[in-house]
Amino acid sequence: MDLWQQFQVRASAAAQSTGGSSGGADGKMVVPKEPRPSSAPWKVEFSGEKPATPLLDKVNYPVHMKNLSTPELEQLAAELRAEIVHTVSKTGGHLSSSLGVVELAVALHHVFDTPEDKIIWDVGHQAYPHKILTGRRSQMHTIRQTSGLAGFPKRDESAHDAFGAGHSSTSISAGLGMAVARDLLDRKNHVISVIGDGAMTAGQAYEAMNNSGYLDTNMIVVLNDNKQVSLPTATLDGPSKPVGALSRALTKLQSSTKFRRLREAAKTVTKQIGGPTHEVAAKVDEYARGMISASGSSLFEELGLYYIGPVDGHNVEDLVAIFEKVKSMPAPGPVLIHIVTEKGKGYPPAEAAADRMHGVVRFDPSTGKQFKSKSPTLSYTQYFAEALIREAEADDKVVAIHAAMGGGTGLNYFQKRFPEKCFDVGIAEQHAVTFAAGLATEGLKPFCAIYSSFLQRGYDQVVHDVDLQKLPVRFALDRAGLVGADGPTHCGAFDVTYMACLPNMVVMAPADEAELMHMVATAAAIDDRPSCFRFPRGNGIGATLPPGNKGTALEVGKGRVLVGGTRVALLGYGTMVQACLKAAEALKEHDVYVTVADARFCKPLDTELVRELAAEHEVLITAEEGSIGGFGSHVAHYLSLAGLLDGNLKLRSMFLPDRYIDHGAPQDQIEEAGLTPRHIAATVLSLLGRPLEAMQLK
Ligand SMILES: Cc1ncc(C[n+]2csc(CCOP(=O)(O)OP(=O)(O)O)c2C)c(N)n1
Repeated sequence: MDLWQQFQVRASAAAQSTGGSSGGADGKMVVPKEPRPSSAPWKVEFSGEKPATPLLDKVNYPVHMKNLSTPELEQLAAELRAEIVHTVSKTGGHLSSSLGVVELAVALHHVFDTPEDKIIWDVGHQAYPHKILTGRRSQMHTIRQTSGLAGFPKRDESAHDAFGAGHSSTSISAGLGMAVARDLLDRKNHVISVIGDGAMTAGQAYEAMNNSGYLDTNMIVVLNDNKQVSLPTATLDGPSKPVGALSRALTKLQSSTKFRRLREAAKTVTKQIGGPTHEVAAKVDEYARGMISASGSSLFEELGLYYIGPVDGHNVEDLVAIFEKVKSMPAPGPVLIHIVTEKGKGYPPAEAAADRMHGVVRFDPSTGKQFKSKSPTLSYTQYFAEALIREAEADDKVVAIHAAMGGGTGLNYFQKRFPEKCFDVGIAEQHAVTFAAGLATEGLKPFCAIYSSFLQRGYDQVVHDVDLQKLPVRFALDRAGLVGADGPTHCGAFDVTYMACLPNMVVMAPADEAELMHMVATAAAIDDRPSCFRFPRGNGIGATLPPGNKGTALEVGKGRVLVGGTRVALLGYGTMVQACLKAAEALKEHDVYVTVADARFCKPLDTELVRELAAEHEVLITAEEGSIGGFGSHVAHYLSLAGLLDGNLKLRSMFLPDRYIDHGAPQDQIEEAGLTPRHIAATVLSLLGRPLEAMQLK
C-alpha cells in the first residue's frame, strides 16, 4: 500500500460528494485508491482535533521532500492544507491565499533548492505553506503574535525568506535584482517570483517585467491567477469583478477555444511520438506559448517574457513537470508561468464565503464561523464611510477612490450607496492619486481612501500631481499609527511627517469618531488645496455623533482646550488625545492637574494655541502616534523660531520610537512605543521633579 492509499484524514461531506472517498464509522476517511484524480479532491473538515499528518511530520525542511513521488507530493499538499486550517483557526491570520498556493509551494520546494534558489512571495500573505515547509512548523501557533512568527516573509526570520514583503507587487523587481546579481557574481541558482493577479495590477510589476525582458535575464515569474484582484471584500455583496484590462485578458486566455483546441492537438501529437522523455516535454509543450493566440499571453510576450500557461495550479504533477523543464533549460531568459488557482481551495467554508476568508480572526474549523469580538462601537473605518456617504448625499460632486481595498477602507458601503461614484482602481496607489488629481481639475471632490502605509507608494504623485498644483484632493488615511498583528509593513508611522512637510497640504487628525466625521466635512469644504486626515485601526471610543452622522466643517488651523490645568500642558494629536486625557485623570491622584488640548491640525498649526500653552505652563508635552518629524517637530520648530524656547519652558515630544516595531498585540506595541497614558503621566511627574512616583506608576 503506498502512502497515497494509506493517507487518512478527517474528510468532509463535501469530499464524499466528490465520490472518491469512502466513509468510516469513526468519522475518518480513507482517501480513494483508484483511480487517483488528477488534482487532489481534498475538502478537509475538522472537528477541531489536530489532523493526521503522517507525511508532513517527516518534512521539516525542503530537503526532506526531494524524493517524494507525485502521489506523495499530493498527499503532502493535502496534509499541509489541513494543517493550515487547523493552525489558523487558533491564531487567526491570512487563510485563503495560503490555501490557494499549497500545491504550488509543494511543487516549488520539491523542484528548487532554497535558500540557494530564491523564492519571492509577492505581498507574502500566502506564505504560510512556505513557512511550514521551511522549518517553522512548530512555531506556526505564534504567527502574528507578540514575539512570534511574522505574518509575512521576513529575511531576519529565515534564510528561506529571500525577500521581505507586506506591500504588493515588488517580487519581480526584487527577483530580477537577485537574478542579475547571480549572473554578475557567477552563481548558478534559480530565482522564482510568485505574484498574484491582484499584485500584477500595479505599475511596478510591469516596470520590472519590461526591464527583465530587456535584460533577458534567466528568472521565473509564477503568475498566480485566482481572479481576485481586489480584496474579496471590495463590495458588500462579495467579491467584485476583477478590475482592469489585465484580468479580462487572462480570462480570455483561459476560455479561448482556439487555445484549447491547440492543446488537444498537442496532446495527440506528443502521444504519437511517445516515450518517457516526451511525457515531460508534452506537459510543457501543452502549455507552451506557441499554441496561444493573441490574448493575455501576448502582453507578456511583448514585454519579452516566455509565456507558459494557463496551468492548473492545483495539479502538483503538472507544476512539477513544468518547473523541472524550465529549471533544466540552460538559458530560457525570463519565463512567465501562468497558473490558475482558487482562493480558499479545499476548505469549503472559505470557498463558500463572500470574502473567501481572506483575513480571519480565530474560527471554528468545522463551520468556519469566526469568533469576532463584539464591540459597542463601530470601527473608525465605518464612521469614516458613514460620514462620507452623508457628504455625498449633500454634494453630488463628492466621489471616492480606493486601491483594491473596498472592505479595508469602508468604501464598500459608499460603493453600495453610490456605485457610479466609487472607483476601485486595483492595487495602484500611484494611479489612484493622480486619477484623483485629474478628477479634481474638473471640479469634482475626490476622496482618496488609502491606508497610511500604502500611500507611501503614491508619494511622488501626492507631491507632484496634487500638492504642487494645489489640487483639492482629500486623503483619508486609515490604519494610522500602530496596527497590531500586521506589523511594521502596515504600520502607519510616517504620514504626518510626509504630508505635513508639503507646503499646500492641510493635515488633520481626529481625537475621536465624532471629530472624524467633522473632519470629513472639513475636507469636503476645503476646495482650494489638498487636505488629509488620519485615523487608526480599531473602534471608536463612544463619542456622541453629530446629528444624522453629518459632520460640520471645522475652522481650519484651530485646536481646542479640553481640560484646564496648571504648570503642565499636554497637547495631543489625533487619538493620542485620549491617552492624554487618561494620563490627566491618573495624575489627579498625585494632585497634579494638567491642561489637555487637542491640536486637531498639524498644518496649519494653531500657533495661537501653542503660544498660549507655552506661555502659561512650565512644561509642554506633545503626543502623537507617528514617527519622528511629525506633529512634535512642527510644534518645536514653531516654538524655536518664535523664540519661545529661549526661556524656561520645558518642551518634550512623545512619538513613535525611531525604529520599526514588530507585529504583536496592540497593547504590547503601544507599551513598547512608550506611548501609554502611564508613560505620559510618568513623563509629567519626572519633569515636575518627582521621578520616584513616576517609576511607581501602574
Ligand atoms: C501596495 C499594497 N496595496 C494594497 C495591499 C493590500 N492587499 C493585500 S493582499 C491584496 C490582494 C492581492 O491580490 P493577489 O496578489 O491576487 O493575491 P490573493 O489575495 O488573491 O491571493 C491587497 C490589495 C498591499 N498589500 N499592498
